[in-house]
Amino acid sequence: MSYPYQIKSLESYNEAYKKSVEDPEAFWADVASNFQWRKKWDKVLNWNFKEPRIEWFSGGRLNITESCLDRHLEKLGEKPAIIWEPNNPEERTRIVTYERLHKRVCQFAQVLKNNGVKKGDRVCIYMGMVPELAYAVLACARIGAIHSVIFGGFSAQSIADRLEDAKAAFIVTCDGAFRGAKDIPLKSVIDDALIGNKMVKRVIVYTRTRTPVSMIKGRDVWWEDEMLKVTDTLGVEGFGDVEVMDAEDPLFILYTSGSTGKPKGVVHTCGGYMVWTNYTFVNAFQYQPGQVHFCTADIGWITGHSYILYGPLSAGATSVMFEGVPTWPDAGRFWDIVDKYKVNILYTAPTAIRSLMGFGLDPLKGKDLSSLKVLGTVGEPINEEAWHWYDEHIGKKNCPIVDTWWQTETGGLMITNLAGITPAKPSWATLPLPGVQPILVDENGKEVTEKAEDGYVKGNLCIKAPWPGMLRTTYGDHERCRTTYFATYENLYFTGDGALRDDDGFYRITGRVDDVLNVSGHRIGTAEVENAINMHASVVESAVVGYTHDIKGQGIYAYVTVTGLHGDEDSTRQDILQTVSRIIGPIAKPDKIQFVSGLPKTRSGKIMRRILRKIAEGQLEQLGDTSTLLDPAVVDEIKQGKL
Ligand code: 6R9
Repeated sequence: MSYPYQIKSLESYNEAYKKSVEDPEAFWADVASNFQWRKKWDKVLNWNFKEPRIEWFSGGRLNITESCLDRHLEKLGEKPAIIWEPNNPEERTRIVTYERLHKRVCQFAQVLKNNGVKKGDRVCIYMGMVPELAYAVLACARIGAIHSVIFGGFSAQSIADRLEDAKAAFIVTCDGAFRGAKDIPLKSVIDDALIGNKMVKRVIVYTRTRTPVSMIKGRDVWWEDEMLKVTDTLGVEGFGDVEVMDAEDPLFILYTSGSTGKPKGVVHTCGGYMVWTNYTFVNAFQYQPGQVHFCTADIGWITGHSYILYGPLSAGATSVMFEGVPTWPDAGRFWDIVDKYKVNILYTAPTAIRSLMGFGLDPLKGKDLSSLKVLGTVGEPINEEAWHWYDEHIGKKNCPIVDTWWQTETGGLMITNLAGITPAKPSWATLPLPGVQPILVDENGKEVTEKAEDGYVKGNLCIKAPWPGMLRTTYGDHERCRTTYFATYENLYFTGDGALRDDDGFYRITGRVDDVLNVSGHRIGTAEVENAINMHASVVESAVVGYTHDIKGQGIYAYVTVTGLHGDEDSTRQDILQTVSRIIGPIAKPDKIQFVSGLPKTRSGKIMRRILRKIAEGQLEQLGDTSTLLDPAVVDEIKQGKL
């Protein structure tokens, strides 16, 4: 494959950027012409941020899997599309060529159809990181079903909420998943999620751990049995056919946390998302044909959707998919994988880098790593120490590091340097990609252009104009999409992040300015955690804030008032953690719980989080004015508890 739209120099970046702003329609028409379309679009872009209504390539007809699979068959059929590394390094690797992937996707698409799945139906996917997860996702896309992948760390209750919100009637899962030393009983979690659920008609279960599972007649079927029914591919009418979709038909829903309420289902559509994930992949990582790309994310998050599956596959790349965790059986696992498959591009999260740094240099002994050409990070701001460690010990000062800022809602990378093409600056995401028009605004939505004392322009990060990969709505509730992203500031998409800009126009993302935490690169809303804590029988109320955590980036700190303790503080704490685990999942468990007799509130009854954040950070001398509080004595008590 060749990528005529790949930017090869700083000058051509500048040119591309300029054109993307001056004439976005011509710019994106050019890029989009490099994909497989059944019918060309009538209009490249229609938009307003008021409703909001965003349409890219409208009138265009396509199936994204034709660009990801079919078009590669002739020249790249024998080439690995997915290299799968099992949790246990002793187990056999699976290499899935483009031809094999195409076949499996077509087969599983047929399985879905046989089980009653139709275009537009929502299919919830709750699986470990096995190749079958990729088959399931792409098979949905092939028949026009809307996939909604749920990360394996979410609880039955979270799944139940998402199933209900998406009105999903179909589930694809595994009996269990291997992750490090643990076996996670996925099907059993699904069973709990389905208690009382009347909508789900079919659960397809792939056998991975062969852990005992309940199989309900008429509802649950085994993946392997269903696949056997379609092995005789010639006999099945319509086998391998694609559902031809409108560019703006939904491709998937992915739930993500916001500052209020339950997680919302971010909706991405077929045409724009395809173009955006491919364009950003090829440019930021400077992917060259034949290279091996290893994104360490889980497909349960947007990073896995865009940079394990759709971006690399539409580019005909080889994508490594890893079932396990970076520290098992030891902290050299990533480096073993890099050496084993001669990985050229490694894309991981700052939290993983910091955790591996903690093991020192021993796990790096005897590792070659010379195949690496480009390194990437995503998910949270990267601190300079981690950046330099990554540069020195992994990249051997020979690999550009791309710091990629983006979000579930943006579909793909937004602000990032281009590896080896545009300059890098430690802990700065640097420049916007072509098509991305950032703007920094103050609380009132007025553009900030003046530099602060430190020499940087500082503000809330918004985006002025649409890009092809942006979200189109939040599932089943367009008004929520409008109020969350487009109503804070008129005619702007609000990211929820704060940022700085330097004299070169580089951006540094400083973190969320709303009540969203970023724990190990996972987004969690403080309100969500509070609601879960408040479900515990003895809890009266709670306030959750983030605090700086050496490895996770942010940790979760909960202040809790209770009617009484059951046993001692510690046993009550454990009960609360169990409750949060049940309601949201283990990823949302607070790192610290402090029992308090009351929460600091204003006279109007609002919790003063600013103060609680300072206390959680240990900045006890900088609490500011507490005189407006209803009961200032509470603060002293909380401070003492902290000391
Ligand atoms: C892709 C992904 C989005 C939030 C985002 C921001 C933070 C992501 C970052 C970064 C600084 C980077 N974030 N990348 N902050 N530098 N390179 O992570 O999506 O899970 O939706 O999280 O993550 O705060 O708003 P998502």
